[in-house]
Amino acid sequence: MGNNAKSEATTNPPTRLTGAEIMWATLVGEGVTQVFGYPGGAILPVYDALRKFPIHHVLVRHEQGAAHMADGYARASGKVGVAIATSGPGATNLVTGIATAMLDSIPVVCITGNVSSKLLGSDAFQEVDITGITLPVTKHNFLVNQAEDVAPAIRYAFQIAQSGRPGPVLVDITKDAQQGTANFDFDAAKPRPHRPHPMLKVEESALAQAAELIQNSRRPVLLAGHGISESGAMEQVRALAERAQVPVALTLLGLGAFPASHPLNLGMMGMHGEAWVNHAIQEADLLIACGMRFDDRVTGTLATYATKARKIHIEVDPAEVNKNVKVDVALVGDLREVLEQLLPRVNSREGSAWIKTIESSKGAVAVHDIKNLPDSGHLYAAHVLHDIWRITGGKAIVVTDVGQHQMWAAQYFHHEHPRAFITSGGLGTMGYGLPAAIGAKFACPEKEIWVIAGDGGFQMTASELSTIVQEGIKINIAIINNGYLGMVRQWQEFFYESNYEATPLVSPDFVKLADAHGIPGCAVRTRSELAAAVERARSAPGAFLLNFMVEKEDSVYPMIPAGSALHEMIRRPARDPLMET
Ligand SMILES: Cc1cc2nc3c(=O)[nH]c(=O)nc-3n(C[C@H](O)[C@H](O)[C@H](O)COP(=O)(O)OP(=O)(O)OC[C@H]3O[C@@H](n4cnc5c(N)ncnc54)[C@H](O)[C@@H]3O)c2cc1C
Ligand SMILES: Cc1ncc(C[n+]2csc(CCOP(=O)(O)OP(=O)(O)O)c2C)c(N)n1
Ligand SMILES: [Mg+2]
Repeated sequence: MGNNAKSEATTNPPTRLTGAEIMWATLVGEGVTQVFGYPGGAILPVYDALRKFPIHHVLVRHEQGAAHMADGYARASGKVGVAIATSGPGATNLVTGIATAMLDSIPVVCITGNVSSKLLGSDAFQEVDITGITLPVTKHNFLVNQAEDVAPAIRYAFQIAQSGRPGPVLVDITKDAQQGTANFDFDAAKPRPHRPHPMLKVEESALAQAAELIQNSRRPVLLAGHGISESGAMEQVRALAERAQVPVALTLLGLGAFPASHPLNLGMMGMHGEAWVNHAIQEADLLIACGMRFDDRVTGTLATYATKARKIHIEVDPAEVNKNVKVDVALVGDLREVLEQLLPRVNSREGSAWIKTIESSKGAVAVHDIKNLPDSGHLYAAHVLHDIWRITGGKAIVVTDVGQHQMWAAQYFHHEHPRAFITSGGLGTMGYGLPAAIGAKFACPEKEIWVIAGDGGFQMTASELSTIVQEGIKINIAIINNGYLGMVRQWQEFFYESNYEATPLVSPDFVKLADAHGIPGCAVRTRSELAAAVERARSAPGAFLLNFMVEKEDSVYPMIPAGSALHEMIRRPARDPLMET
């Protein structure tokens, strides 16, 4: 599989095909080998034509799953993921997945069928204005109502999805456009070359100013974001950090873009970031933001954010510059290209007292960490995640759902490689984990995949267990079962006087549920059972589900209350009563 594998369609002379055939031929030309979808009346001509093309179609159980699979595929591979759905409810079911991809800048192309063009606007059966509905959550979208426009629209969609700041694109094709015929000429359908945004020009003076700020800084911190892996700038970021001896703090979506084991890696910043990382940012005299967008989960309240620091922002989307945080120098462009221009201007420096200061501020935190406490018989999520990391040697692709378990997965895995920690950051979409993991498995069939899901979010898309079985793929599923919508329960505990309204959760027996799908599994209740259970899952020939019955009322620490300053963190109580039970 690979987007480089151009088909014969690229060289053959124009052929008369139906719009449906053109759709597939264009996807083949774009190197697509894999799509995730669900059929229905308005997309049936497309499904009818599928057998003629070398593309594997994964039948999902809900269109939301198709969009998340395409997204997981894109995140794991760096290529465009493709989802297909019918009109009306099929198309609207995609919306959560499209918004998820939009908020995290993921290149996905969604193709929907629509009613015939003469019925558009008549409230025809299963007609919705999906281009209207998805306008705010797509980078761009198309309504195609004749066969000859199919190939240009799809090729343009691929270009838009991948260029500049990546994002989702929707192509809505009416049924008559699928059934009508046109000449297919892949090369002639090529879009005009992508014109970079006119602001994407890095001025010499800005580069010089950035280099000078770096040179003169005494307490710099590099903020490493998702744009690093999207740009493929891992080496350049590392070179900058090492040359100027700048410690590196990572966003949730940046994890893995700078190796956890690197001596300059501080860890995650933000609402559930490490305390010493947030303090370092607040004390810094220079922030070098690389491919990150100063999300509110990262900054805390803006009025008190890093007030002592000058700021350099390297960012491909001009709309992100000065949006949340006002910066001193903006270098607008592709991160890798900008860093290649900046690096020759940066002089080597010795390790500074600043790094030692941050190091010493870690204090005894590690000693108090739950995972280091002696086995009290109780099972904490921290144990589970730390052990999965340890046992897999950190080599697995970890795909999470959303909630406390997601934050623990960020904290207790040591993320060494890009594209190996897949999680919904911006939209925070519960139900994302299981389908995104299926997409990731198709992108990286040789890799070990672990889904980390909460008991709540897992139930939102658990129907995709059948997809796993139908496709015969191996995925290890870890449910962090705390009997609560844990992250919301935590907010209720901290900010709503422990009024646990609508957060205690009755769930099915997940092991029996998996069994009903033909997937083996087992429950794990104590720390002593943990390692053997993880090994059992790994050595099972197919998918395996582990239901980890963890402490019910554990919380994620540190935590910055919404609206507080970055340094105003709630810390784990020194004698957390949970540890005594
Ligand atoms: C329950 C929960 C808790 C969370 N807590 C935290 C937390 O504690 N800490 C935290 O960090 N996050 C947290 N998040 C995630 C947070 O909401 C954001 O999703 C995350 O901080 C965004 O990271 P980012 O800016 O690196 O990535 P993105 O939002 O993906 O932004 C990437 C930026 O890079 C730019 N870019 C893309 N490609 C390029 C390129 N080629 N060159 C240059 N620039 C490029 C984009 O334009 C964009 O501005 C949490 C999420 C949830 C659901
Ligand atoms: C689709 C959706 N609905 C609601 C929320 C709000 N929300 C965020 S975390 C969370 C609780 C998740 O519970 P669970 O899946 O059990 O994970 P845990 O926090 O317990 O690890 C909720 C309801 C959300 N993020 N997504
Ligand atoms: Mg839960």
